[in-house]
Amino acid sequence: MYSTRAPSVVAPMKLQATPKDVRPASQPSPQRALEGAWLAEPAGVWVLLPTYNEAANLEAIVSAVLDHLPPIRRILIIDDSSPDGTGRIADHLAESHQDVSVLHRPEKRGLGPAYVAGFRVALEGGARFIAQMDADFSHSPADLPRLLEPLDEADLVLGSRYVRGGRVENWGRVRRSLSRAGCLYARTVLGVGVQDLTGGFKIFRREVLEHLELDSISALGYAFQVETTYRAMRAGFRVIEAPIVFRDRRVGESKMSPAIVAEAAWRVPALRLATTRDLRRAGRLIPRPASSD
Ligand SMILES: Nc1nc2c(ncn2[C@@H]2O[C@H](COP(=O)(O)OP(=O)(O)OP(=O)(O)O)[C@@H](O)[C@H]2O)c(=O)[nH]1
Ligand SMILES: [Mg+2]
Repeated sequence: MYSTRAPSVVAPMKLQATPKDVRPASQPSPQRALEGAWLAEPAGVWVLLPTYNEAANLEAIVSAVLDHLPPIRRILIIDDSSPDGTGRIADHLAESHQDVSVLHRPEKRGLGPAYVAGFRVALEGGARFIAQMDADFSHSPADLPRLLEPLDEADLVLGSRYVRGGRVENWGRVRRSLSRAGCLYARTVLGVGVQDLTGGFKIFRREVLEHLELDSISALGYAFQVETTYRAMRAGFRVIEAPIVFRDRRVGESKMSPAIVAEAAWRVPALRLATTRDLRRAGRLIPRPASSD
């Protein structure tokens, strides 16, 4: 169902980083975890679940995600030492499900860095398709099969709130307007047609992540979502938006902050400038021909 053909534009990059603290089920020591047989197996779909204080959601979301994945799959929980005990729950889940692993990080460093760490582990573990989603039920696990389907034709599938059939439920007017304005701003500044650039429900072919130079991504919040999609597009990967219904988190607290919004505001134009400069240096940006009149 999910073909593994590589897109012709990709120049795969070798990743050096080795995760030190992945703990798959029944592999108690971090070092042994890296030598586990599962690392050598081709794991089809990996779902990355970043968590910070998601104790009330984690067990239910893991169970729902497992219900909607094909047999060759892995869930990687990336927990930044949540004070509410999410990490301990994650360890229990990893002990009782062979397809669940945990990456423990020493402190809260933001969503983007958590995903970058998770991407490395997934690539190292042989993932073919890497999905990312919130652990608070804003993204529905039931949508996973539908988002995996277009990967026959696409390199990156975006769960989109703002294409036909997609929508946001139970957000107030301010939050809605902020999100729409943010997407319009990013789309305009970057000059791309993607409707939902800030969404966090996405599935990458591994070749896209191999190409992205993960070391150079430092964005923390919405800017991180914009950056990975934009860089993939500029590299020539095929991006498809599939409609999703986004619901406000069931329980727990949002980690959204004004700083995250401000970060997106300045990083988006910076991203455009940096990407254009890099393409020009690489001789891949063709200047527009001068007008003849
Ligand atoms: N590991 C890790 N996970 C994080 C961090 N910040 C947020 N998360 C997780 O990332 C996901 C999205 O965070 P949310 O707090 O839901 O932020 P949001 O979706 O932008 O905001 P809401 O729409 O208000 O929920 C959730 O699963 C969080 O637990 C972080 O610094 N580290
Ligand atoms: Mg959320």
